[in-house]
Amino acid sequence: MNDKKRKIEDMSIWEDAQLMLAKAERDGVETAWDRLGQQTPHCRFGETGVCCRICTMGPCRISKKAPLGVCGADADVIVARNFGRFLAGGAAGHSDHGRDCIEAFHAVAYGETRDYGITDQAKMVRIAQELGIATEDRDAMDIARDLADEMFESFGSRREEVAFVHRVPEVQRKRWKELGIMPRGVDREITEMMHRTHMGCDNDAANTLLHGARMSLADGWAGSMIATELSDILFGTPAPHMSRVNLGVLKADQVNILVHGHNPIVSEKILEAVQEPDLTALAKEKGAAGINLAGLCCTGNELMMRKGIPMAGNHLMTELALVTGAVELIVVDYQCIMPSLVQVGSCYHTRMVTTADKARFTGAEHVKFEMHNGMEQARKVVRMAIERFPLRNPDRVDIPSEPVELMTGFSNEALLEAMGGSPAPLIDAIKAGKMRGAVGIVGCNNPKYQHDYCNLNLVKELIKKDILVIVTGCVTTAAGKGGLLVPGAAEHAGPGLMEICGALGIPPVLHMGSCVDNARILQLGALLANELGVAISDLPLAASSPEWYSEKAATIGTYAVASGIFTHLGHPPNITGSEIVTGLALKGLDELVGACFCIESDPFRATELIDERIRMKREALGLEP
Ligand code: SF4
Ligand code: MSK
Repeated sequence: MNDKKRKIEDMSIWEDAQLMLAKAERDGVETAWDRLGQQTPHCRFGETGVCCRICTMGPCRISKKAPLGVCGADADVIVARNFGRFLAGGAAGHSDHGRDCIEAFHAVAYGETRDYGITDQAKMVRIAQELGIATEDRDAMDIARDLADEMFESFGSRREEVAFVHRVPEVQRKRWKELGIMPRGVDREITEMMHRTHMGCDNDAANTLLHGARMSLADGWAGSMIATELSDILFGTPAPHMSRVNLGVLKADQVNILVHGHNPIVSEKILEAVQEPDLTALAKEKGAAGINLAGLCCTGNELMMRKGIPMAGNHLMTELALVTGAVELIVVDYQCIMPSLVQVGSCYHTRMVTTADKARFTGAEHVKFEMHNGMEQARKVVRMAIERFPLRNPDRVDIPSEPVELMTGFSNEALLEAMGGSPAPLIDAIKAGKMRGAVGIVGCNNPKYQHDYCNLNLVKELIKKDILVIVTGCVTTAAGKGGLLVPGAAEHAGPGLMEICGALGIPPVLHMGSCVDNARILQLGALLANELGVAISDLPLAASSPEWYSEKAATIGTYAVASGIFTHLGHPPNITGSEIVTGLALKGLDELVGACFCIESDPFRATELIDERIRMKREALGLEP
């Protein structure tokens, strides 16, 4: 075994990734792992969060020799401000996605588009009723107009509470009010965070952090939740079905199109276009056997959850998918899209297409998607892909691995249906200790880790302990490739969970969607807590993001903790330069909101920490640990 081979094995646990890393090396393509090497060691000031660049009296960096910035800010203030802005980035990402969904829904409601419509009208009526909108004897579009307006209100400054806060158990809402962290409006909380962290404003680290919790709650219970609920209304509420995952979903004899990003508004139309007979005929004219669509990252999750479209890979597979040399076109919307994809694509015949004015990439072609032209633009993109097919060099094509089967589509509605319409079987299973608890494992990849090692092993270890795992985002791909998203995987679970999964016909690891769909997990937690008459923080639940990288993941972790869910991270955010901020995250928040973070890079030790927490919660509920 040569040195290079060993290094490649250390980069990713997967065969498809390792083969493509070796091919990238042969083809002279640089990847995230190469660039990480060039960036390492990282700047310690940045890593610990004590570098401040928010005014031009600086930049300042805190050390023993220079403990204060020019303005007098200390490490605690600087770290809190930096982290507050980091969380604001995440909340803005999810929530702006949510706003785009409202705008789409609004356009449908006002008849401004023929390309989009309402797929799940029953859900729309249910949500409208939940939000106090009259529905009886009303035209569906009238209801939709009121619902769109109501959802826009959650982004503004005129409400005391965002739309879905009524789902939160009363005891927690009271706690949030007392602490001053009740989320009022998404944009308001984000703007206020930017204001607080301007030079000369909030110079109390704990106070800044509490606003971080409030802003993250606005993301979880409004921005993200609205994105999820409206995507279901527009494109359908997911129900269980089978799909496939890994680079083997690409097809050597077909035009391969990848969708990447987050918002189904683009990817759903691409899916419709690839199914049109005249475009398939055009592909055949160009020598292809057909058109193959596959997903990456979260828009891949959205299409897989609703339509069963296969998943090519997660975050660290995005460059490697292009290294197969078999992708004609990658079409993206926003978030988690490496700028390097333009360069990687240019090493092959792959064209990259952007669709959102807020996410353009130099070197990519821009095909702007708007509500009135979604279908026309989707057809244009698919035609562009077909035109690339004759340019493919078969000598440079290598599609590794056979795809792995998985089951997807576990919306809360589907889960409840699997249980006969009531959460009672789930609660009974928890009480009986057959299912000792549940953990949402969410988030990303990060080349600092061996790709998916922590994601996969944490999932495997938890199910062995009779803990149900729910996955979203890029962890889904890890669990799917590991063969854990099928009912048969229950044989790897503990005896209790195996029995429950067998009875319900579900896998021990449930796929609940994309990044914004972590809101489904919040909703499920609230549903169980309300059913039991306790707070979410009393339940034997936890969350984890073992290989996270993004601002959005930090915001998800923060809204999970603020909602009362103990949250594990594989590595800390850039906050360790402040004892106050780190102490609050790892301990102090527990006293305030009933949950805190824990940090552990080893998935086996992380399993123990999570298990210990679940034991503690079970005992407090008077249940066998
Ligand atoms: Fe330096 Fe203070 Fe300006 Fe930050 S706000 S750059 S610590 S002077
Ligand atoms: S895409 S935020 S890498 S999960 Fe949602 Fe994956 Fe993390 Fe992006």
